[in-house]
Parts: sequence; C-alpha cells; structure tokens
Amino acid sequence: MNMKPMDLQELEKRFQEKIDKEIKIEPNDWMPDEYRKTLIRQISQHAHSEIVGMLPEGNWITRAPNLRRKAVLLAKVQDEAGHGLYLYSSVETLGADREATIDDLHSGKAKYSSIFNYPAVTWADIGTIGWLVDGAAIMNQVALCRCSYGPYARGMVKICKEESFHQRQGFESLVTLCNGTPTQKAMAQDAMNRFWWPSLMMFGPSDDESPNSAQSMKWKIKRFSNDELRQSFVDATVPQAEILGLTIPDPNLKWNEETGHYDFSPINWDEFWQVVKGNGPCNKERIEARTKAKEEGMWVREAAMAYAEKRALKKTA
Ligand code: BYC
Repeated sequence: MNMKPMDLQELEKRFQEKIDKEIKIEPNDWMPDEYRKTLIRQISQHAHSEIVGMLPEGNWITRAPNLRRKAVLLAKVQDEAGHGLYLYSSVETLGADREATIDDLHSGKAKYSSIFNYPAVTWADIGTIGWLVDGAAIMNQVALCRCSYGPYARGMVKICKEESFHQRQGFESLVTLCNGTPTQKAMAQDAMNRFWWPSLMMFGPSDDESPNSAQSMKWKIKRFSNDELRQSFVDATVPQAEILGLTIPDPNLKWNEETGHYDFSPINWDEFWQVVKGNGPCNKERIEARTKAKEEGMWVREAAMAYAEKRALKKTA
C-alpha cells in the first residue's frame, strides 16, 4: 500500500484503540499486516491440527469395542473435520488461499499441534486423548472465544461446545476402563503415562521462550500466556485423575499452599522441539496420510469444479 508513515501510525493507533475497547476486528476492517500474518499463521495451524488430529482416533473407529463407542468416536472425528473446515474458512476471510495453506502443511512449512505426532496404540489411548488432549485444547480455546478477530472468536464458540462434549466422552470412557478389570485399569494408566507430558506440551513453549506471545497478548489474540493456561490445565486435571484412580507420571507433582496451584516437574523441551521440527514418532506418517488423501480426492474436486463451471456457463447463456 502506498501510504505515508504518519497515516500508517494513525491507523495503527486507531486499530489498537479498538482492540483496547474490546471491539472485534472484522475481515473488511483495516488491520496491520503483522496482525493479519499472525492470525493466518495461528488459525491455519489450528485448522491443520484439527485435520491431522483426526488420524490417531480415526484409526480406532473400526476397532471400537462396541456399537455405542463406535458411533460416539465416529461423531467425534467428524466434529474435528468440521472444526478444521470452519477454521480454514476463517483463514480465508483474511485473504489467504485455502489450497496454498494446505500445501504449506504438506510441504512441512506449516506446523500443527505436536500432540498428534504420538501414536494411539491401545483403546485406552482414545479415552485419554478425549480427556487430556481435548481437555488441554478447551483450556486454550475457551480463551480464544474472546480473541479480537471476529470470525475466529465466533468459530471458537461452537468449537468449544463440541470440544467440551469430547472431553467428557473421553473421561466417561476412562471411568469405564478404570472400573473394569486390572488389565483395563493398567491400560488406562499406561495411556496416562504416555500422554501426560505431550498434553502439557500442547500449550507451547514456556513464556520466556515464546516469541509470539507478547505481541499476540497486546493484540488480544491471546488472552492468557502459554504457562498460565498450562498451569490451569494441571490444576483442573489432577482432581480428575484422582477420581479415576490414575497416577500422574510426575514424582514432583504437589499442591502448593502458598501459590494455590500444583507444582510440577520441568518439561522436556528437547523432546517438544524435536517433535515440532518433524522428528516425532509419527510426523512422517501423518503428513503422508494427508498428502495421500489430497491426491486421492483430487478427482472429486476436479469434478466439482467442472460441474460448477458448467452451471455457471448455463446461467450466463
Ligand atoms: N505444537 O510463540 P509461541 C484439537 C510453535 S486441535 C506445534 O508460543 P503462539 C484436537 C508455534 O506455532 C487444537 N508447534 O506461538 C483435534 C510457534 O511457531 P511459528 C490445537 C507449536 O502461536 C483433534 C513456536 O512454536 N489448538 O483440539 O503464540 C482431536 C513458538 O510458540 C506448539 C490450537 O492450535 C505445539 N504444541 O502460541 C483432538 C490452538 N506450541 O508458528 C483435539 C490455537 C507452539 O512461529 N493456537 N508451537 O513457526 C494457539 O493458541 C497458539 O498458536 C499456541 C502457540 C498456544 C499453540
């Protein structure tokens, strides 16, 4: 844009004033390029997480232990697809091209949540993903319902309603396992042991290692810091683990009377960055699955485009 520096400063000032007054930013409003870029980055990565997140659970639909569990899991995975689609639409309102966004996922340029690079190896993993992974996701996403960008905030309201159902279905599934045979209980504990730390990593690097946080908080894209949300998640989840009779795999987990929070051990950030950089247990498999789905679905998109063109031609004729 050909604009004098003063004009830009004034626009930025007015933009920040709007944010400070809690007025939502809408797609046609003026916004700083960096605000737009940050949102495209975060919302597209969020969309990718929903879509890649369908894979570990989708793998269990055919192996669910009964018809009720199968129907519930099928509906949950379908919900995740819906979340991905709302979020891709929300990215488009910022002027981003959906196909290019998806290509960035497939080429490894765009990130998606680290958690989905861990395998779901037993049925207990499915309950645990619902309980811990969706639980962590809600903790982060409830705050995003108040994000300064209107389309993202509104999309998150519906997503959060569904996520909270997901979290409860996960917990309910684990209640059943934990009250089952000793083998079933052990299976639940094993899932807890593998998913606890990766769930804490979902909130992102600690605040002093989070390059995007300060600006995102100022723009009210983020309302709470990564560490604040992680702490709220730990505080909310420990009593739930007690109800299930599961042990959290952290010898240093302890209630702190002074802070009114649980203390916990340091996170293995090396593992986190390894997974984010593409070296987690399932990164390769996940991207291959998404790329294959795109290739195999190409004919459907081509047919839909051809049909749309034909209809448009008929209309003009
Ligand atoms: N994994 O400066 P920071 C779900 C990256 S899906 C991978 O703190 P920011 C579900 C971060 O992107 C829910 N990368 O960043 C689906 C940044 O790199 P770039 C997913 C991560 O953006 C199916 C760098 O690290 N939820 O619910 O201020 C089944 C530095 O971080 C991660 C969302 O996507 C990670 N865990 O804060 C079941 C929520 N953490 O982009 C369930 C929306 C950080 O600069 N996203 N990075 O190259 C957010 O709220 C924020 O983007 C984050 C990170 C809190 C995740």
